[in-house]
This record gives sequence, structure tokens and C-alpha cells, in this order.
Amino acid sequence: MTEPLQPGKIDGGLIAAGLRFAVVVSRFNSFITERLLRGAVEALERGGATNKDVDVVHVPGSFELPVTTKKLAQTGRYDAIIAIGCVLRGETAHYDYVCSETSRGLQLAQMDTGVPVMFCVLTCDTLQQAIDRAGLKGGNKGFEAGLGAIEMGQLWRKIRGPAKTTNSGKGRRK
Ligand code: INI
Repeated sequence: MTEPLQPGKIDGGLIAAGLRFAVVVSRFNSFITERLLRGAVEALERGGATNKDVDVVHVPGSFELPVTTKKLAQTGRYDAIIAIGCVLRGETAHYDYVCSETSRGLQLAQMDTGVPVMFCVLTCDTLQQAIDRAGLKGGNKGFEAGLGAIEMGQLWRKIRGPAKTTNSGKGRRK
């Protein structure tokens, strides 16, 4: 009898050492987003990332996350990018525009550049829902995004080899 086929597996691990990350953070609702940021940085640190491996960039609101994420991705310096925001429903349709354009823009940023982008934008009806997801009973979504960034960064390196430049380098990946 022949042995059953054993397919080769390509998985990302949870070791951040040697990978480079950017974290883009919205200042809007900073009470929440700074907690998500702390969670993301903690995950990267636990994975073995060091100071030189992580850049944190602040933007005014979630609506500014996509263009900034794309700009950072185009530098070729990062293995993965974490986009952090918090959109809270108000009395008008503003919430819907910010949510849809932010999610669509972040998806476009990763599809256009090929750099994995973690969608860590809370879209909540109430402040309590956001608090619960920023370190209380719903865990910390920033920490989960940090783990996701490590896994995707590792996976990409296995699929296509290391990024071409360093954080201090000037070149771009073509
Ligand atoms: N930005 C957020 O990140 N969260 C919100 O809840 C929010 N609300 O409700 O208005 C918000 N608005 C600002 C927006 O992201 C832009 O910064 C602004 O419109 C300027 O482009």
C-alpha cells in the first residue's frame, strides 16, 4: 500500500524577531485607540520584536488610516502594518461613511501593495462596547492584531523571502 499524500504546509509562526512593523493609530477616540496600541505593541514585544523593528504613526482619525497605511506599505520597509481606530456611532450618517471608507481603503491598501494590513478598527454602537474590546471583557483587539501581524509577516517571508530594505534604508521594494 502507498502512503497517503503528505502535503507541504506553509504557515506563519508567532515569532516577530527579524520582522518589521508599522502601527498606524487614529487620535480620534484616543482613550480607546491608545489602549489598542498598547495591546498591539505588547503582542509584538512578546513575539520578540525590538524598538528598531516597530514604528508608530499617529493620524487625526480613522478616515486617514488608509492613505497613511498605503504610503507606509509603499516604502517596502514593513512586513505587516496594523491600522488602529475606533468609530463610535453618533446621531448622523457620518459613522457609516467613516466605517465603510476606512475598511474599504484599508483593504485596497493591502491589495494594492501586497503588504498585509491588520484591520484593528472598532466600529461600535456604544463607548462601553469599545471599552470591552480594548482591554476588558472582550479582550484587547490590539493584542489580537499584533499576533495577526506577526503571523502574516512570517507567512509572507516564507512565501516570498525577506523584505528588501531596512527601517533606516532608503530603497523600495519593486
Ligand atoms: N474618526 C474616528 O476615528 N472615529 C469616529 O468615531 C469619528 N467620528 O465619529 O466622527 C471620526 N471622525 C473623524 C474622521 O475619521 C476624520 O478624521 C475627519 O472626518 C477628517 O477627515
